This record gives sequence, C-alpha cells and structure tokens, in this order.
Amino acid sequence: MSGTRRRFFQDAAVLGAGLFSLRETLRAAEPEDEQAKRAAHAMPAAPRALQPMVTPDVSDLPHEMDGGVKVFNLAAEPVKKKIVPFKTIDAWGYNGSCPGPTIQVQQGERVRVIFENRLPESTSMHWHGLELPIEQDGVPYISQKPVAPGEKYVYEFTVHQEGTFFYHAHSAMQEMMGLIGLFVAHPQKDYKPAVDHDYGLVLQEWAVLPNNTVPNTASMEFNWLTFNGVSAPMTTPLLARLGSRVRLRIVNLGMDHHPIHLHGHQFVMTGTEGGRTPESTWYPMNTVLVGVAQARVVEFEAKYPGAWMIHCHLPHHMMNSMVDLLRDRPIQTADQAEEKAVGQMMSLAKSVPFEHVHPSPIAPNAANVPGFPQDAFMEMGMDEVVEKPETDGLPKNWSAGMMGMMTMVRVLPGKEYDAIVMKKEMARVLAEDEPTRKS
Ligand SMILES: [Cu+2]
Repeated sequence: MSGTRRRFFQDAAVLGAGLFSLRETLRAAEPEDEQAKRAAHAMPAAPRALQPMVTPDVSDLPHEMDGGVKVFNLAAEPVKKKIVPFKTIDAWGYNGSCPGPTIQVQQGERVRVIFENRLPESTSMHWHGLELPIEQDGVPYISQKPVAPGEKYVYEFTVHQEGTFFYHAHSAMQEMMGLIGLFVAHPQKDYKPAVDHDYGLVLQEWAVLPNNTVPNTASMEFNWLTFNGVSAPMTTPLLARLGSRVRLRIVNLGMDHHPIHLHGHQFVMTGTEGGRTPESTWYPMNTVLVGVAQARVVEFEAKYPGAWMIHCHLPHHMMNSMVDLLRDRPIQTADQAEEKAVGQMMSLAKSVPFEHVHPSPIAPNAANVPGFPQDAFMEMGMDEVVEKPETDGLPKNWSAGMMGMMTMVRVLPGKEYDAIVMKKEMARVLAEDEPTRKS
C-alpha cells in the first residue's frame, strides 16, 4: 500500500467518515453522465434477491438478461497467474481468471453461456453435477463436437437444482492446467438456518518444475497448492462477525483429496456436490475430506474471536515450494550442516523481492542433531507484500506462519469487523474511481 493511500485511510478513520457518506462524497465529485453510465452497468434485478456467495480472490461473472434468460460470456484462455509474490505460473483459465469467475444463479433460472475458445487446442465445457439435457453436457465427441480454437459454442439450460456445482473443461490435462470455476445455484426456499457469511473455495494443485512457469500436468508430485488460485500467505482471509453463522463451500479438482481443517470451531456438513443434506445427517466435525470432483459445504457459528486457520492438513500441502528460489542449486533437506542450511537460506532470501524474516530461534547445537533442519528457515514473513484490508491488525510477521493450501477465518467483534469492511469498501471505491480521475 502506498503511503498516500495509507494516509488516506488513516485520515478517513480519524474523521470517522461513515461508509455511506464517503461513497456519496466521492460520487458527488463525479460527473452526472458517469453516474448514469454506472447505473446502466448495474446488474439487472434478479427474480428474487439472493445473498451472493463470496469467492475470495476470484470475482463473479457478470451477466445480462435476455428476456427471462440469464446470459453469461465465458472465454477459455491462457492466464498468467501469480500464486505467491515470488511465483507466477502460466495456467489456463476463463476470462483472465484462474480459477474462472464464479457463476451465481437462482434455482429455476434459465441460463445461457456464450462460450468462446481462445486456447490453442479444442476444448468443451462440462457443468459438473447439473441435471441437464445430454447436448449440454460438454463431453467431446459424446455430447457435442469439441469447440475448436477461435470457435464459439452456446450452452443453454434451466437450473432446477440448488447447491454448489462447478464448471470445467472435460479434458484431463486441461483440468490440471486450471480450467475450473464455481457454479452456485441459490435455493428457491431459503436454507435453514440462514447464514451471515457465505464463502467459496476452489482447491487446486500444481506441479511446476524449478525455473519453469508451465504446470507439468503429467506429474503426480505437486509442489504448489492453492485456494482460489493463490497459496498462503496471498490467500485473502475470510471475515466473520463474532456470533455470526458462516458457510464454506469447498470444491476440489485435482489429483488428491484434501482434508480441510478449521481451527477453534466445530462445523456441520450441510451439503455435498448433490445439494443440501437433511439436518438429521449433520454431526459435529472440524475436518472435512474434500475428494476429487466433490463439493463439501460446511457451516459453523463463529463463536470465538481470533484468526483461525483453515487449511488442508496433508503436511506437504501446508508448504510452498522454495526450490524455485534456489535457482539451479539442488535443495538440501535433512543430514546437512547448519552452516550449509544457513547459506542456502541466505541465497534464498536474496532472491525474493522482499525482506525475508525468519525469526524462529534455533538451538546452539542444532547442527549436531540428526534431522535438523526441518521447518527452521522455512518461514518467510512477507506481511507488507501481501497487505490488504483483510490482513489489517494481524500480529506482526503473521505471514511467516502461512503456507500452501491455507487461509484463515478472522472472527472479529463488531467494531473491528466494521472497520475492516469500511476499509475494503474505501479501497474498492478508490480503485473504481482511479481510471475516471486519470482521464
Ligand atoms: Cu491437500
């Protein structure tokens, strides 16, 4: 965050400018035709109000209405994806996003997706879990001709189900290149109990060789694990007001099943890839195994304040690959002298574009202990680099504890929650206004 921007936020906080008044002030400075343009771009009213799910680090796919049909435009294309501050990969995704933008509809709606293939090879779109006519199923040669590069294909169907679904290319290697996105069908009749926060997480894994940017889709050894296309600490924390009810919808499209664990709270599983489960099947748990091709929906009461981790519990999925940072040097793990380890980590520290903090102390005789080092030197504090409103107020060097398929739910008392939401809103309004001001 720039100094100017930080000062702006501080000033706004000091002045106690309310969210509404701030937005109105900024809007007042805006020419009227801009206001009209903004109104014209607003989403057409849905048949009934739905509480949208939020996909952290991924945006929603906008739509237009054509009569009673909700129309989406979706293009498969190569995407440069920064998964941590020091690693950008060449993934494939949709509309510049990997995973693709989230589609949200209402149960009962008619949906049209105008699909375009901007990939260098043929593809198709499968609507995972949805009950629709065979010609909409998106399987090459079985239900349709593959969509050739440069071609368009129109999918249209009525969504009669409710639940957490996803869309993906129905070609194995393309799936491993990142071609997936969330598709949420909100129920006609509200779920009970209602939730205050609804979050979606897409689990993906990547095998990217050192000094490479292209995932090796034939590999079975994955060195990068992501929630919504980013590894911790770049994952945006989920915010929850203390005392609220939270829903997490987790989908997995990879080669491994991921046991997703929540700290400090118990949850119940309220849905699968097939929709809502009856309350009689709910039982307390805090780890849910999200198998490949599955959706798992869990809900919990955010009872205890704090920054509570949500992460895959497979140990190798709680790490970021540092091999890249070592460039052409082989990584050394166990059975090495401390001097070597320090030298290696120092070269690593020099190659990252930020100050590398690893404050955990080691024993004076560490080098004499077989097995050392394990996690020593692995922590890479980068608070400033990944700073955003959602990280505001976290303990210093918090990012050193965050790696791999990991995020957190920040359960915040009302006042702190509101302050961060206001900061987010200000950042959004400022970002929206920047192009207008420059022109
Ligand atoms: Cu995992």
